[in-house]
Amino acid sequence: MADLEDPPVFLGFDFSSQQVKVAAIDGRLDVLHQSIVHFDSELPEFRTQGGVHLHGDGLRVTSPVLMWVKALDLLLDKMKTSEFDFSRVRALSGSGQQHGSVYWRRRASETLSQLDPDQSLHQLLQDSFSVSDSPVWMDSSSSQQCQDLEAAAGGAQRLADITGSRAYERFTGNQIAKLRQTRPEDFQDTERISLVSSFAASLFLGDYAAIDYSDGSGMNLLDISSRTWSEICLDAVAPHLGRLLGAPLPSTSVLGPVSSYFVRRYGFSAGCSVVAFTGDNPASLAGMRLQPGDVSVSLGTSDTVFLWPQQLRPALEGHIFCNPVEREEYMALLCFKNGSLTRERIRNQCAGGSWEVFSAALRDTPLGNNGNIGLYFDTMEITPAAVGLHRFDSDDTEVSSFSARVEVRALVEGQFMSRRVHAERLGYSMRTRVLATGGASSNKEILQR
Ligand code: XUL
Repeated sequence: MADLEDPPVFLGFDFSSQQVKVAAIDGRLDVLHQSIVHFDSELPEFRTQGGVHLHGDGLRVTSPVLMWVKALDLLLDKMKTSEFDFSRVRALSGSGQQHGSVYWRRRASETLSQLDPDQSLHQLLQDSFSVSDSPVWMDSSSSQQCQDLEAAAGGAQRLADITGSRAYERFTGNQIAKLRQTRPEDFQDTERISLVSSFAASLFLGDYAAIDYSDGSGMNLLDISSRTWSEICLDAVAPHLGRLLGAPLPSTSVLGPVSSYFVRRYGFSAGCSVVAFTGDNPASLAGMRLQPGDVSVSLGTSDTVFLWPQQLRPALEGHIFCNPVEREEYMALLCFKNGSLTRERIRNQCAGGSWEVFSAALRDTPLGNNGNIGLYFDTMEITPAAVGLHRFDSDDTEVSSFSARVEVRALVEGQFMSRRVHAERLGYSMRTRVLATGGASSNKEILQR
């Protein structure tokens, strides 16, 4: 039991594509504890690859919602086993992969508010979801719904002016529209729709947590100027959708105390606050303490470039989200789907599965790769919408292969060139401080390339 004199501790959870992670920090931001549950290896019963199920049409990508729930059980059990003192936690918050959606079945809120501390969340919430496989950000199966939404809003640019983005397949509004059309019974059986972030917050709150403005901007549903749901977009997606989503709130909102389930099962203090969760990219902007004008590159399952723009300028490429830190400000984001999974594939094929050999190939080849350039879109890319492998030699002639070392450098240079070109096309200067985060940011050779 914590003493009043003990310095407070804060927990941050991350529900990402491939794992759930927690970090405990103190008031000086020193990390006191970290634990991870990796979906593929620690929850093999869900049979995911990279945390997802890739379906036969090459477009649908989903994750089992109960896998996320079970991962949280396991994560908290790991902390308990390592004698983490939950009673010192003053507040908790977190992030989630953006755009993914969770569909709570009718009466799930009753279940959530009366969780029995003698059972795991996974047991208790077995029947609480009307859709067991949540569409996630890698899904690109909602093209028809995107066209419909852009038409309803008066065109792609008009939709971007309202919501910060033209219609994108992974954006939640289009996924909801598709679910309503293709699975009307499951849709009827849904009493609440959460994003991955607000779903995770709901587990801790024992009640439905609000969607925050910043992650809510990745749905093609939020009017990013008024920070309210856009009636035009809601009406185009589903009747009474506002009720299913609940009112959005600022990302820094304190939602309430942690549910008694966590107090009784893990020993959290009843006074521990749950602060709104947000998307992984907005959380990175906040966590890296980005300043206006800074650019950050996140090297994860997806690579993203995000920044704090000085002007609001929604375009047909890229996204504008509400800023998670300053209520009146915005953030700009570009998302590249072929990030770490493509780097891992080339590492396996050209470097025998070893990051050391991959890094050595980067060290041993010259900057500019003697004019050899490669663009590697293993799956349909988001920025730009393109697929396939394209290699060009120093004469700009398309070639079918490179030597292993040239391939490694072509991949890394191609990826970074593309991040830069697309950011500059939107008018964002890369001649500034560039900060790196995400799993692969610990690789010095990739950062130096
Ligand atoms: C951002 C996006 C990805 C996910 C990955 O728009 O789709 O970066 O947030 O977790």
